[in-house]
Amino acid sequence: MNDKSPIHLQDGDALLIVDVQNDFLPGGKLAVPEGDAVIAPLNAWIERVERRGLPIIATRDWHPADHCSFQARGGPWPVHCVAGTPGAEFAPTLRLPKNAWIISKATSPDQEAYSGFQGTDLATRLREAGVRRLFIGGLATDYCVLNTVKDALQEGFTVFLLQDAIRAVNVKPGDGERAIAEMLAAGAVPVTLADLESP
Ligand code: VGL
Ligand code: ZN
Repeated sequence: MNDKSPIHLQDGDALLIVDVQNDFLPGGKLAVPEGDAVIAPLNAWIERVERRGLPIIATRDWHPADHCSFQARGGPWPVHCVAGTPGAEFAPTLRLPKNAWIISKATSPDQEAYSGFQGTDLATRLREAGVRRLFIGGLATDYCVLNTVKDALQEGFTVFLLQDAIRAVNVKPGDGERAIAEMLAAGAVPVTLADLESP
């Protein structure tokens, strides 16, 4: 987007950080390759968004110990992000402000929810707060970022995809690239910090 005019953060904007939790980082139970690379750019976005007094929302995968997505129950994933465990905590270096909204998802044993909008009051809360544009980054590109971005667009929000603050699981090579193509085709606008007006 470097050939376009800069983006001005304004009322109605919010930052939505998807699942930056220990189990998705290198060494975690469901490590996303280079998952920790999203933290520095997200911290920079947090600083810019916080300076404008705009809402910051963090979703978290928050599973019961017997969640249906786990291999013991025939699901695709190793046990990860069990509610209340260290693996489910946000990355300690992610500088989430005290007043960040925390949205827990996939909390029911028998239901998977990759999207932060699925089975949560996120859309209602965003509308109540007057949010119209979402800047979305986090983990993982090909699962929870993909589904959160698609739902956000479906709910009528404008979506900016933080293209240097996402990383993919890539169960199959190319999954991340395909997910990005799908998000852009659905209407998400790719941005980096360099596309923002100067501070
Ligand atoms: C996720 C796989 C399983 C994600 C969550 O946050 O993208 N991926 N659960
Ligand atoms: Zn999960």
